[in-house]
Amino acid sequence: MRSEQAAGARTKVVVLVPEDEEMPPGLDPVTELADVHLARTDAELSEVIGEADILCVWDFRRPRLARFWPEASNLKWVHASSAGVDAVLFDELVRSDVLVTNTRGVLDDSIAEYVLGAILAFTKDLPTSIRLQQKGKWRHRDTERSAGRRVLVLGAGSIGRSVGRLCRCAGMVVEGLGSRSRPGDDVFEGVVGPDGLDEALGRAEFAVACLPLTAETRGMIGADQFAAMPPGSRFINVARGPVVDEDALVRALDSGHLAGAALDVFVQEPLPAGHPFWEMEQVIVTAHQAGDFVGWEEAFSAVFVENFRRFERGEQLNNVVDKERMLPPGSES
Ligand code: OXD
Repeated sequence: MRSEQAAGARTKVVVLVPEDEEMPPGLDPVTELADVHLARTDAELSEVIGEADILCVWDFRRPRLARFWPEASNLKWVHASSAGVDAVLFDELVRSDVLVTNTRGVLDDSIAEYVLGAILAFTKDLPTSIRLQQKGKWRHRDTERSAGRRVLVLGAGSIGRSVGRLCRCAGMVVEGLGSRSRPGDDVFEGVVGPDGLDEALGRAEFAVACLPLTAETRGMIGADQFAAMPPGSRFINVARGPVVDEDALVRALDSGHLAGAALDVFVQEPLPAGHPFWEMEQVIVTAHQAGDFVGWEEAFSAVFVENFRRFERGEQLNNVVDKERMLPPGSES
């Protein structure tokens, strides 16, 4: 059993950031009320983790707590400053009574704007127009419509719903893929369960991955799934790189079966120099930033600050992650 905090003692918080970063903006209410330590390096983390009641993981891309878990005997709560918790969770943490919360909801609309932007960029062929402009070439072309096109949103949680809502507002027909099939609602024409994946992909002119990375979703979109998509369809990934077999995606694009892809996340980040995606004109590559609007750090901090206040008052925390499922409880995925 993890030790209880001594009555009257200030709560000890460790904020884990990447090596070149400072204290994230917007955490002042926490620094005023608690003893807050910034840990950039593993050495710094090792120095302070033994005392920590709370770990705020700002560096969500690298699994760093696992190494120091045996020392983290006071820990009661790990907060992930991210929507995805794939790099934060590990077996011992999942099995422990330490709470895990995430920053669910903050990026939903911004990610949806990225997805809509990518679909419109494809249908209006903006990448070609930009290339032509750079060469000083005036070339009239007819482009596609977005309205009426069929979109399959893989992952019908809060990000997927925001994506679906925007696509629907733009006149598209939106289907969802969730953890179970269910009837349609104000966003999705219908939601199919995992068994319906390939069939639903067969109807999709755009497939958008918005899934958390879990044991079930790792490698879920591979050669068979790309083959199931109609010729000329396009794939968008705002989830995590490893939900996709990237080699299969390269082949599907190279063969012309898929007409394009917009990729914000990759198996290896940064995307390595020389990777085929860099050179493919039909691929839009962005640097894991689909949701990162100006001001996201303050918005993320606000979620942690509110939860910290709840923690101090002994109240139920917001955004508690179902560690076994890697999803917030009650969320419809
Ligand atoms: C997240 C992300 O999970 O930015 O928050 O990828």
